[in-house]
Amino acid sequence: MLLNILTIPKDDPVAFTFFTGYMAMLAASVFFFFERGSVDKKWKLSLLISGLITGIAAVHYFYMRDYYMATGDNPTALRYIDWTLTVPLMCVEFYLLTKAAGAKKSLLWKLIIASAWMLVAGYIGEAFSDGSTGHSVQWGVISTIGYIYILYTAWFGEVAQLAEKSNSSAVKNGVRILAWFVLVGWSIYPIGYMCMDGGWLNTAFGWESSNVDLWYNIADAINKIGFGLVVYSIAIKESK
Ligand SMILES: *C/C=C(C)/C=C/C=C(C)/C=C/C1=C(C)CCCC1(C)C
Repeated sequence: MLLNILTIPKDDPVAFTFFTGYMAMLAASVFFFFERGSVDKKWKLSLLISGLITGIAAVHYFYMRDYYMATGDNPTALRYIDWTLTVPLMCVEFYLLTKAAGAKKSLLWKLIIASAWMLVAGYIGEAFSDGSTGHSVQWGVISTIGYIYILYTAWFGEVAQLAEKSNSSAVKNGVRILAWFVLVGWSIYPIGYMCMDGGWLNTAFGWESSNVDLWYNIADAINKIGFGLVVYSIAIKESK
């Protein structure tokens, strides 16, 4: 399928979300960067990271959009490069939030290694797919181990325990909301993954592989902008 760069076909929600996703990420970055001026000094780094997450995504959306418009294919490599940069930065956000309650660097590294595990396996699953269910499921399951580790850490493990110890109710509640993002918002990604050729949703329900990026675009908007807004609201409350 070869598309014209200048027209968004009205029956193509993937193209539509690539354009809106790009603009939303860009606007969010401008917001987070400017709002650094409204929070106390110790929160400026957290807002900078929020702005970097959406900023890095904006640049990738710029390229992914063009790639998709020119080829009609899923921009798998660009997608995973984006995630490889932005997911570890989300781990940094968890670390910064719990640092005052005693989080150690080792926590940050464990989260980063788990995300690398999750993303490398997901990339192999997608980029080296032979269209078979075996390949898709095998790498999807391996990837999910990394995801569950992060999920566990955010809900019951070190992150949750440290947030509980924090004497700030804003941090306590904020980390709980971020844990919900990891549980609900992040679970949209495997749905997209399972729409690939040979994926469970693809073979069981005929969910089309052309929609993989629709799920990813929706999930990214929720998780990158939403996550940043939660961090922002904690910072504002703590700066009063
Ligand atoms: C900003 C980008 C984010 C928060 C990306 C998160 C990505 C995931 C949680 C991906 C998870 C996957 C699985 C759990 C299994 C199938 C393969 C993945 C990589 C889509």
